[in-house]
Amino acid sequence: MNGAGTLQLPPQASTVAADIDALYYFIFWGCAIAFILVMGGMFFFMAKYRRREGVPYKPSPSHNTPLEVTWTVVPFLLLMVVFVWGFKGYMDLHITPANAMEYSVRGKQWLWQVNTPGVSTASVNEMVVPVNTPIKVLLQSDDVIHSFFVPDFRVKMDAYPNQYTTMWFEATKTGEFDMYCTEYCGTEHSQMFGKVIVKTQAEFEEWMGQNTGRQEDQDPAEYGEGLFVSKTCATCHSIDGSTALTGPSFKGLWGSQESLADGSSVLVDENYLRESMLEPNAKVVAGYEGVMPTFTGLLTDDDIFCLIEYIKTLQ
Ligand code: HEC
Ligand SMILES: [Cu+2]
Repeated sequence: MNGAGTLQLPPQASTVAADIDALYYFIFWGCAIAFILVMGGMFFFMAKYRRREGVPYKPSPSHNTPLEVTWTVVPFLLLMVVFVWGFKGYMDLHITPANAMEYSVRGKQWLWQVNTPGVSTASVNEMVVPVNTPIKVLLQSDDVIHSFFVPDFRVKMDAYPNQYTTMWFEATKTGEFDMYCTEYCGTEHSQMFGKVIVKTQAEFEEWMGQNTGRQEDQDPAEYGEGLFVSKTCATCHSIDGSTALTGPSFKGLWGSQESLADGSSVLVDENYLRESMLEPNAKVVAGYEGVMPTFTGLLTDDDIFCLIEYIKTLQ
């Protein structure tokens, strides 16, 4: 099996995927064969024993022991196969190998915050992992129930507020794999997705080394433009003045007088922008709901500076 996707299932990219798919197809084809036997038998007997003119009908036998034993024992054995196979698969999915790298993933309306071991700031909607290495994921939620799902790995686990859950996987292929929130969690639930990026061990180590933020000579506004997308600001804020998204547009924001929900107004300067990212509910913009998540722990001081420099360019 090469692990390519099929009509029904996406590609297999983790150690557990092939076994889960094999059980799935066993059940699927078992059901298909049973369906054909039952329906085919029904139509065949309907035709064969249909009521005919002048033929008296026979009373049906009340009992047929060999037949009854067969239709009990055969399904029982088939279900036991499914049970034992499924239970083994369940154990494989739920017992994390002791040497796993531990990532922390936090769901919040509406993004995934991922902490990589050894990296100080979290990334948003992006999880970078090495290939052929067991990865433990410690899940939690800041608000409602979310569910972390990577279809190509065949793993899924709910993230709850006030309680940790865990899951694990070991990717067997390099590349980018979709990860989703698969529990309806509010208006932007459908935007709550990202990528698991699987790198070779060498690429992963290189990435760890680089993941220290902006290079010395890189322009802050230009770096901020990248953050605007990678830290998901773009899902709620436009830069062209359009107001169709959840949050206000950044066009013309810098230097303006912003009206707040409490009726007061404030000059948009560096400190206001910084506060808006770290404590979004401290000053809520008039006409908007205070649904922006805090970016405390997600942005370094330099990241905040670069985002501010970027917002300044959007006049
Ligand atoms: C889930 C949607 C969402 C995301 C993601 C989001 N914001 Fe917001 N943001 C809002 C909403 C809604 C408001 C208006 C309510 C308020 O002031 O809290 C807002 C307000 C702001 C304001 C004040 C704007 C004004 O007109 O005065 C700034 C600045 C801001 N966000 C920056 C950011 C940055 C930078 C990011 C990315 C790091 C970001 N936001 C990500 C929803 C979001
Ligand atoms: Cu969600």
